[in-house]
Amino acid sequence: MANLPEKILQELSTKQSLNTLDLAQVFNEDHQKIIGALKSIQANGELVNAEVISKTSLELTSEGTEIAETGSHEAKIFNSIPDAGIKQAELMKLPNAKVGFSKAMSSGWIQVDKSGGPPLVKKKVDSIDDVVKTHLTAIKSGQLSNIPDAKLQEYKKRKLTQQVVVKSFDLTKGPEFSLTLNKLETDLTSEMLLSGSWKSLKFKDYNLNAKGSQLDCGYLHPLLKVRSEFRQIFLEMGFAEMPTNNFIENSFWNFDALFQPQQHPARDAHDTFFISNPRTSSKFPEEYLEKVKNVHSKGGYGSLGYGYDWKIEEAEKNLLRTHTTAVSARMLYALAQEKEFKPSKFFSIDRVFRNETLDATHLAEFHQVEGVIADYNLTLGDLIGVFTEFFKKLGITELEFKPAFNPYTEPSMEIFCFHPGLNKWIEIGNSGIFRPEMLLPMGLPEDVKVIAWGLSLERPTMIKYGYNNIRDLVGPKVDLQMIQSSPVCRLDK
Ligand code: FB9
Repeated sequence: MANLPEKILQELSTKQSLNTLDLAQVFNEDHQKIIGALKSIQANGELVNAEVISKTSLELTSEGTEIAETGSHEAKIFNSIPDAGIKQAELMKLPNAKVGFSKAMSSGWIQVDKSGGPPLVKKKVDSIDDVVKTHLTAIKSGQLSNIPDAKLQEYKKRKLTQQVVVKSFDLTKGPEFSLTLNKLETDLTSEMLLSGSWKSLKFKDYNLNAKGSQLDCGYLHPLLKVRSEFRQIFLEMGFAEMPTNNFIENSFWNFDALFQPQQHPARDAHDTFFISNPRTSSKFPEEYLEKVKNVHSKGGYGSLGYGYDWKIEEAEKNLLRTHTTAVSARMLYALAQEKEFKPSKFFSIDRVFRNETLDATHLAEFHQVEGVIADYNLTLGDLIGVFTEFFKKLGITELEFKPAFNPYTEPSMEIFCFHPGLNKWIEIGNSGIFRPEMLLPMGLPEDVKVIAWGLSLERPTMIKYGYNNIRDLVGPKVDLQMIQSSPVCRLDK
């Protein structure tokens, strides 16, 4: 027996036109199946013309269908009253009693006897005609002509009927009408190209709306999806990625090189994870280390320094880096060792570790995102300009700044934006100009300034993917399905 598309073509060959709803009746198939068969005929060429027909029809709701089958609520109330009557309180316990009682009363079928004791409901007539059931049965089979408009309005108001728009297609033979469907090729092969047979073959159209098949492979974590987007933004702004593949750092590069004094609270074990084995490192550029020691203890380059007895033992302590700015320090020192200074733009996005109080949005580690630019005579205006452009590519445009303090930058600013989705101002990062006490001991020229800004990866990811608790995004308790089902991250680059 021909399949449905060819059965439709067969049917159409003997008729001027056909409607898909009639075809559903003829073939005793669901209308959606007829539509699907029509789509496969249309994919084969112009075998049929299909004109969309929208028809409004009156259909019963589920309540209307129940009444058409088992009777109206008011009829059920009437039929449940014994000849001696029934206490109203009893009667009202029946399903749909409220609407049934009121309709039976308004139809004059029942009455309430309040002459003695609790109200008693009695029949007022011997028999009734359940006209609602009759009407709804007629509507179900499409016969509306004998039903008064007032009744149709009443049934609509009682939500027993509803208007339904049914989209169907009127089919007529198309210019390429045929009783059979040509096999549609799905692949253009080298044989077809070589033989030229492709010229007479029909190819299946690409269905660009088809959902991609779920790949049975690994999926990127939302954090890494956002990291890719951030990386793309930095790359298109001309930044080069720094080598951040060392979670373990020593205090010299993490703190001393950044002019962060050895007594600074951030260098305390309560804020920093120190490493017990190997506890220390001892390889430092000797000359540079001396300059760092001096600028901390005696000052220099116009700075008073901190005036304390700087100790190599503090600088040698190994730790889990507390910021990727330690890597920026290494990169800037390497830049200063080049024969000739070359203006440079660096970025980093990697994990950092802080021994801090945990809460719903903070863990003991996070991914720091940092941008650094080294060039002649950079100003605060350049810093504002570059991170404004960066945040604009994240879709963030309304920025405000607040003076802040970092041991290694002066001036420093906290950055805020008004987030329309959260309808409030939120802190989105920190920034500043690296201090001369950090840059000049490295050997950078005096007129070279370095501007930088930083933010995290977790906060934007939580906002983008709608997480309120960081533990739903990272850590041992995440729902792994989240990783497979989280959508692609698209930023307004
Ligand atoms: O990421 C942060 N907030 C943020 C960022 C983007 C964002 O995008 C949304 C789509 C709109 C939303 C929010 N913050 C920085 C601000 C806060 O979340 C803060 O509570 C947490 N901060 C971390 C540090 O917390 C101890 C975020 C992290 C941070 C802070 C500062 C730096 C880096 C990361 C820096 C720096 C810096 C400064 C000067 C020179 C070099 C680096």
